Amino acid sequence: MADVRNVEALQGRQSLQFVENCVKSSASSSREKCEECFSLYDVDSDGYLSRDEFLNLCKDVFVKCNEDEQSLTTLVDHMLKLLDTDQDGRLSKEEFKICWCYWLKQVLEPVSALVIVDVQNDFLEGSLSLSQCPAGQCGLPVIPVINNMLDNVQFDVVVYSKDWHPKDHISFLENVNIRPLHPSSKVKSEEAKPFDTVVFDTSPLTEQVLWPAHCIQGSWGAELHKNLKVVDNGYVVNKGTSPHVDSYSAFWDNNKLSQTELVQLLSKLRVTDVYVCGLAYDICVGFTARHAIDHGFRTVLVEDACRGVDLENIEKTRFELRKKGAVVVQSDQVGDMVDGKLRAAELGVQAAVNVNVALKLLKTGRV
Ligand code: VGL
Ligand code: ZN
Repeated sequence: MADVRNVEALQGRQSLQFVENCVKSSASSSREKCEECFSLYDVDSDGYLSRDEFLNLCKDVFVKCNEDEQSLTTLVDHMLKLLDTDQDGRLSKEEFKICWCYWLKQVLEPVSALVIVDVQNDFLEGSLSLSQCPAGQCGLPVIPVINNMLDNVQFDVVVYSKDWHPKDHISFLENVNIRPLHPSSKVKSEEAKPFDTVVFDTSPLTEQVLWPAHCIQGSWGAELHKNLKVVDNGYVVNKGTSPHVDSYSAFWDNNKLSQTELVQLLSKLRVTDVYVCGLAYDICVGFTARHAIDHGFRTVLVEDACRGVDLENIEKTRFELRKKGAVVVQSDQVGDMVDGKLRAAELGVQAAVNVNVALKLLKTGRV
């Protein structure tokens, strides 16, 4: 064992290659490999990975994806806290075994889904064209960016979401008269304009932004744009199908009462990482990414493959998602991330959160 436990191996990428090969090697030898890896980083051989020894491992594993990322040490301390079950500030061999099987595996061998949100005619060239919205952004340039990823990145799963509304949908300005408004609604139905917010007298009350009628089930406006590449084994998820509740996210409706089939689909396919792109950045893309994080997916927003409605809200969405643990990247970084070569420490934190939650559930006998 002495030969692998040398300080030189900890510098440069050699040790990482060793760890990578070990995690990917067959399960039968995995136990031994795990011990070897532990020894490699347990430089003082005291039988624990101290905080600094764990930091060395993380320095080998993680790469900065974004200039304004939090410092690695902050993220490493956070990960250690989540993985250090007995909270003694270091990782025992037993704790490391869990890291090896669950945490490092998610980090080095992610299972990745691209979720392409609402790249539909109405948002591009139809009744709710983004170019007519306050930010004045045209949505069309996202199409070649998404197609390029579909051609060149080995996603395990591809999902297309579609805004898919019935004619009497609650979000349509044209329908504001068919449901009573609550007295607290500042905007009254006779004066309502596109993008106004009203309050419908439902229980519970429904705050709703009014949009021009869009993405009506079966209409041209609801079709995916003809230039968007549709892969053979892709999945389609419809959302906003109930007349009475809007659904910006491809997971939950806006009241978080019901869900589409998306989370079940991704879980069944053992997806760990969700890449979100499409339209509109600050509405449906943002809500989908937020819910992906809530579900424990390591979540990446592919920024150059998104266009939005309102500049201030785009900025807010970006800030909030990053605060919640998502990583915001450009599409040219995605290939290496999906291949497990470009590893963001933020996503390591989400993997550690998942391990932490799973261990707690196991302990309380809830799984
Ligand atoms: C969307 C407004 C209304 C979207 C959907 O896809 O971002 N925006 N419905
Ligand atoms: Zn809609």
